[in-house]
This record gives sequence, structure tokens and C-alpha cells, in this order.
Amino acid sequence: MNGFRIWTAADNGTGLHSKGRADRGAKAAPALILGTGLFLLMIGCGKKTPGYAGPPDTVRQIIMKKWEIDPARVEVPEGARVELVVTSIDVEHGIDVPGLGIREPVQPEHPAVIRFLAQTPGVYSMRCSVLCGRGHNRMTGEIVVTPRSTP
Ligand SMILES: [Cu+2]
Repeated sequence: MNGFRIWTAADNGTGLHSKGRADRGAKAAPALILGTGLFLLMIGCGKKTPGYAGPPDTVRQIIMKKWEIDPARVEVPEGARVELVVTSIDVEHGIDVPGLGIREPVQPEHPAVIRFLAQTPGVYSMRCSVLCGRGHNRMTGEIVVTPRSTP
């Protein structure tokens, strides 16, 4: 108690001043986080394929290995909120689906989790994006967004 009073008396001016500064800093931090968040959101919106909030409708496992993408064909229905879990079981690969705006490195032991909204029916070719050896060019496949059945 006594120590506190002495501190207050000694630092009256500067103490108050730095308190004011600290308060402004505390207000600026959330604004900075919000600003950064909005900026990242805007970058996200620039992508061809929108993401989504909440849980996926379907989760698909994809294995990448020398020199194959397994399965080579992934079918998802139009409108589905899709989660791809892409795993490498040997070396570094990368999954590249240009038509869906997907391009992610896939490290062994670190599955890439990719979420997208299957908005437009079509066949989207996928391939490995990392030169992984002589069979690299064989590492291809496709994601097929099947049209919603009409009633
Ligand atoms: Cu490759």
C-alpha cells in the first residue's frame, strides 16, 4: 500500500501518460487483427472456388505416392461442402486442381486439408505440383462435380 502511494507520487505525470498509451495500444490490437482478417478474407474471395463455414457434407481421402493419385477420380455432388484430406505416403507432393483454385503442398506425415464448395458441375483435372521423380507426369486424376439431379 505504502509502496503504491510512493510510486504514484513519483510517476504522477509519466505514469498517467504511459497508461493512456497502453490503453490506446489495447484498442489498436483488435482493430489490427480485424483489419488483417478482412484482408485475408478479401484474398480468399478472389479465388475461383468459394470456401464455406461449418462442417463439410463429405470428407474424401486422397493418397499421393510415387507415382499415383489414389483414387484418381473423386466424385462429389453439386452444392456439396467438400473436405479433401490429402496425404503423401512417401515424398513431398503437391495437389493442384487449377479449375477449382486448389494448389497445396502435401508433405509426408502432414495431410493437407482443403475445403471447397462444389459449386459448378464439371470435370476438374488434378495433378501433382511437385517434381517428385521420373513418374511425376503420371500423377494425375480428376475431381468430378456431378450435377444435382432434377426432380
Ligand atoms: Cu510429382
